[in-house]
Amino acid sequence: MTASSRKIFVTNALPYANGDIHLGHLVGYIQADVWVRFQRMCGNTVHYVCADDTHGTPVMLRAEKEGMSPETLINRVHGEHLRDFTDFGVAFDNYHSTHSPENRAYAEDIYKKLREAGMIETRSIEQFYDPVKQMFLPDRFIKGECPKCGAKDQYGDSCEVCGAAYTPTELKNPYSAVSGATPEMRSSEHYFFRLSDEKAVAFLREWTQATNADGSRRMPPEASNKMREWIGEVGENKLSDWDISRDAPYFGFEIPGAPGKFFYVWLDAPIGYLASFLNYAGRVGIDVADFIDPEKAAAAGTEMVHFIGKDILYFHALFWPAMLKFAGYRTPNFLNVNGFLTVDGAKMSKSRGTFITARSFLDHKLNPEWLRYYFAAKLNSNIEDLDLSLDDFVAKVNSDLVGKFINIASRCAGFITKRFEGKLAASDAAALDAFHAPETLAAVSRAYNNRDYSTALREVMRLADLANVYVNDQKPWELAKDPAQVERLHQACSTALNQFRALTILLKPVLPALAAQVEAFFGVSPFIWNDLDKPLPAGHAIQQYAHLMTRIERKQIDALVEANKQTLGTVEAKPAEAADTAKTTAKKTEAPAKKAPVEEEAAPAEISIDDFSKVDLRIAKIVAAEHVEGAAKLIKLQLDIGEERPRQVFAGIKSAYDPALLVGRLTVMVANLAPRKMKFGLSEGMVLAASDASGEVPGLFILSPDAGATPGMRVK
Ligand code: B3M
Ligand code: ZN
Repeated sequence: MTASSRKIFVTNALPYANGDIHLGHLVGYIQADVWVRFQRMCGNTVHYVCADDTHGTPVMLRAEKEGMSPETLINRVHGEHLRDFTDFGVAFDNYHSTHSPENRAYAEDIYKKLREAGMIETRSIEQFYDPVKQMFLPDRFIKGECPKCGAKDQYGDSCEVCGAAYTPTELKNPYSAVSGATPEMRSSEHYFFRLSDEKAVAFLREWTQATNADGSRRMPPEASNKMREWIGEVGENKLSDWDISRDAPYFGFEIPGAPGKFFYVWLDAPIGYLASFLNYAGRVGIDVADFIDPEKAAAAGTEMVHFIGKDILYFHALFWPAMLKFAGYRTPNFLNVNGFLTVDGAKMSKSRGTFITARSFLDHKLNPEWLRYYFAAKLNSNIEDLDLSLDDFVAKVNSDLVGKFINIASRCAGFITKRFEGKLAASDAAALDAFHAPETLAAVSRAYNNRDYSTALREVMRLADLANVYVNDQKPWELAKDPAQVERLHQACSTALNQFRALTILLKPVLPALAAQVEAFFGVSPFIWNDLDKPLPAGHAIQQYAHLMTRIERKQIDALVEANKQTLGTVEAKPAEAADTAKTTAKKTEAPAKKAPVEEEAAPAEISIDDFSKVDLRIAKIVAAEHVEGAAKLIKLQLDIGEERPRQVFAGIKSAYDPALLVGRLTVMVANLAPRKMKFGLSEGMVLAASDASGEVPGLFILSPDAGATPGMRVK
């Protein structure tokens, strides 16, 4: 470690303790882990921590439903989450919990200091109360009829049928999603963090736009711009005070001196970063003050870096720095913000099987490093959504990792062990030049450091192409047949293995498990970035080559998707409060172009039962239907198939049906048709209708199930 090496405290957003880790979560975790590994390979010191976010109403109610205490639930989930991360190579130094003594101590300290700084105030507010369950209801636990369009069963903050946003008090015929009771308005005293205070606004206006002392950015430019919009210009005051308390019953920390009042989950969640760090620091003997106290941190030159998703930028770029600042703690140096994950161009969907859990991916014997590679190959430093295209995933992993990279070693290693007692010859220096060229290494290094992994990996694959050209030119398999070429064979295979070694070092932040196997094969200590300075010399002994990575087969992916398909029961809370869903809800959906329909009306060819079972047919309830302006044939339908929100489908049935008469009917829809972007909006499925091909019987006929069928039932 050099004197100038960095000392960085890195965190990932804390997953909620009431849901499984899925591929959408993994984007941000893999992104952070790659960065941490890269920094360490360069000799920097990194403390990388995370924790479960355990508090709040959803956790409390879920535990109750499962008939256990919240503590039992969060302990179980903690074990599951940690195992998922570990198995995907996300190697935190510590995985803690916000329900911990360290977190309570920090939350109380920060609160006390904010109070002393005059930043806390109490105010009475009116809120819906469930008289049966005897609790105040968060907005997302209140349902009712949309005040704009009248759609039933809408959540307390926005209508999923017409898109209107409102407050829960505007809902017609509101009811509690917890007990079904009609809620009452009651008032209660709440604690607020005075974000609208001039001091806080002035601080945030500066903090979100300025750079760190060393000139580095605090967040991506898009994030700074967003903050400028949210904060408003000087003179405008767009920030409101932040309600940081919740009334009992609540699973969380009681506010000191305020019996029956608890810290809102989002108050103590980011404090969990500090708590996890403290818990770890105590074990390994680090002085936390060097990372948390503003003066000491400045003197020690330590950095604090958070990796978060774009849906929680508000909390991390406004509330969090303001809390830290006015409580006398150090503020973050950098917020890295990732976008949402889409699968095949659409938001992850439970019914389509693309809401894939981390565990099921592993259970299907898919190699986690395939996913790490694919995500890394698509990640850059912008706040962009990332699409996991399943065909592209298979193609890219097979062609880049197996075809280009592993193939170099698998074609050359055997000759060294069989013909040269496992010892390398001196390499052909000219053929290694590109792999050790300072400009190339600096470019890859810069790209990793800037979290522009797609650029880094493009460069690495360019080198892999050069290595393949070299092997194809040398043709070791032909040299091996000619006794006069034995030296050339030895040199060519040694050179190719050194090329392979350089590629492995460059890929190690992304593929740590594979790199460890390669280190064992070469019989060397763990690769560091400086190992790129020179190749392995003549006489270096290698081990027997064992196959390093297999190809993916599309049918493995199909089985994974099939296994993740599920019919949803009714949900109590809009899962956004359990925010794992918010993370995966893509704002923009790019559907793959649809193939042209087949013209002729001949009966389609025979299919197998397996082919048929690929079609996910569901009983759907038409909850809304309307004409589409400018569309001669279409009716826009909202179809309830038991999912969190109805599906929007454009059906070409206008000639035969009056929308008003469709509402309330049950019919059958294809639920796993890839969503299509149409001129009028996104169509997320298809309803089935009969028609006479000859035209003799006019009209269109949609299907109806017999009485007793309910929305979401599978038709097979
Ligand atoms: N528990 C999960 C999320 O919204 C939330 C993050 C907390 S980070 C301090 O992604
Ligand atoms: Zn509405």
